[in-house]
Amino acid sequence: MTTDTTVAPAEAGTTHEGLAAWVAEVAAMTTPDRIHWVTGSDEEWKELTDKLVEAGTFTRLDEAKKPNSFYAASSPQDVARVEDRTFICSREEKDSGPTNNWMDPEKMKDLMRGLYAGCMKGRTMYVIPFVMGHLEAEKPMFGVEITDSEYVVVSMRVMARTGRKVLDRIEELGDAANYVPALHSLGAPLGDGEQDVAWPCNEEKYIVQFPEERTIWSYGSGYGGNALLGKKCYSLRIASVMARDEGWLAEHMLILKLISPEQQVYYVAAAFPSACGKTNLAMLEPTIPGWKVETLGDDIAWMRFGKDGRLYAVNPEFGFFGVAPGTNEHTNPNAMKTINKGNSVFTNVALTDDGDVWWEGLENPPAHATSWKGEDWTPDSEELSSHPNSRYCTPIEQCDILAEEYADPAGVPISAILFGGRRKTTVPLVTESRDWTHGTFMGATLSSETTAAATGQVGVVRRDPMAMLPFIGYNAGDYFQHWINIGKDADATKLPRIFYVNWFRRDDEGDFLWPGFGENSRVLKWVIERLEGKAAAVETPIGHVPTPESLDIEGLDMTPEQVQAALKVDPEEWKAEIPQIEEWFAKFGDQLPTQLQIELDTLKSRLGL
Ligand code: GTP
Ligand code: SPV
Ligand code: MN
Repeated sequence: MTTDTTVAPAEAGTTHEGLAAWVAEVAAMTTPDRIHWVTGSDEEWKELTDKLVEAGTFTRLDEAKKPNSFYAASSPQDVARVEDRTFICSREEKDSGPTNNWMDPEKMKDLMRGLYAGCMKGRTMYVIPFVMGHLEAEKPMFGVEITDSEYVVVSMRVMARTGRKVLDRIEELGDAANYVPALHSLGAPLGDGEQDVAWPCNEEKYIVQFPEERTIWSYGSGYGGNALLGKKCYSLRIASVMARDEGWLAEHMLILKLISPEQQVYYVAAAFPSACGKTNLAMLEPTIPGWKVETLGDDIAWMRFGKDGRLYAVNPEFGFFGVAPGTNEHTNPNAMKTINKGNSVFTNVALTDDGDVWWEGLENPPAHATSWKGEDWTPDSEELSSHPNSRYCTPIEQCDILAEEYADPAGVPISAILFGGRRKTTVPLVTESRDWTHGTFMGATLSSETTAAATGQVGVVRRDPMAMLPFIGYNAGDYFQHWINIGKDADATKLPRIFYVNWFRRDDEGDFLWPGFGENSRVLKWVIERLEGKAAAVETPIGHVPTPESLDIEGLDMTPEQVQAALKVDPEEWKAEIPQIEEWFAKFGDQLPTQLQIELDTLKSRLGL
């Protein structure tokens, strides 16, 4: 093994003994040709992106259209999170719970050491010091990702604060610097003189969290949440365990700032499952006059109680890893402006002949493009140009409507939490919970159709509690109890109020009943007016829904009947929902908090069951 000569002349190693020892141990196991400590400098970005272009992984986009930006196409077997290959390896199986895959941690490590042995041969091992959240936070949430993928290094630089400055701080703090060691390998060693492929990966994949040790081992995938380990693996699965132990919440939520025509400021967090509208709501352009939205985050919120007893949210990320299809100047003009500034990576979209990117739903389809599969594509093609889970990866600070509070390590006080999912039927446009425990019940029974963000069937309704089903790092029953406890210990008047929304209800023809996107500002307005005690509501068995007059529909292209249909609570549909909720709760046995059982019984009796 030699020190790096082909990539940037980085600092050799670290003065942090624990970190140095871990890196040496991993290098001895994985036998890379080189080790490179990631600095995060512009020169390093240039060298790595040049190397990716040379390897055929990246295609540089036209400088005038998308400056300093790149196109990549993954292997068709590596396109999304792999939930069936994701494990929570707690010491005891019961701590992983009924919703996670589990294996004994020592057994898993033995198995994975076998896979990791020699797995970086012919490659460079990169050491990425990173911090989720602010480096200036009271307790910075450090991580160090080891990876053999240049694509991962480049993407991590967009998605998290990485590099030399972070390592400096870890070294200053010494033993007091708690960092999450996160090991990633593509599982694609190169034989002597073997030619690399554009997207190396391995058919066998493991995405493993060890919650007690607070470590992550990932193998075989180079894509998204499987490989950018600061994101779902750390900021949700590991952080949710930290949050349970320390009395806070790590959630799959966007954070937005809403400014009313009276210049009142409110902060709202919203949890929707993957590919169910968080990024779009986070960057909303309101269609109603006088209201303004600014963005704080589009995927993850860490929420802690402030000294004033309110719940404050921070976005630990530094970029957007957004779903490309459906994004356009109408649905999400702010995302379009952000990516058009450049410095972005586009994966599994289509490449146009003039060096730009295109995807389904974007304006002006090109007469010809190269599909994500590398095939010729025209508007007449039967196949999609882009994978449904194709993504743009772009710096958050390029977003014109980024709220200034993004820079504040203390975060923003949340006034309302929205839960939501994709349901064709049953679930109305918006429902307000009666109180925190009822809101927790709404979250715990959240249901949604599966999407392409994870491998497996698409469009199947499943329970996705708090939109966290694939991300709870411990027993989901204990997680529900943690939510209940948060409410029990807090001043109820200071807690966020909880709402349940559904943008995806359909009419008899199968069309969306609600136009969504910018029009969702009407629902936000109702939410705020409920907080202010101004908006009326009807009490129904499932909670409070808007009266026809209380929802602002001025200028909305919908008939009053259509609005009614979107808001409708049909007791028969809800009666049919009960056995599914009962089946879901039965999974938890004794671990189900009594309060949630009481909420279910209350719902049943309100429905006359
Ligand atoms: P992840 O990044 O996977 O966590 O997804 P997300 O929750 O951020 O979802 P995103 O905002 O990227 O939206 C996913 C898909 O849903 C995109 O194709 C959007 O165009 C579409 N979508 C978002 N909001 C709405 C809406 O209000 N109505 C409808 N009909 N579609 C929407
Ligand atoms: C999600 O699936 O919720 C995402 C994309 O945000 S990934 O980073 O791949 O998890
Ligand atoms: Mn997400």
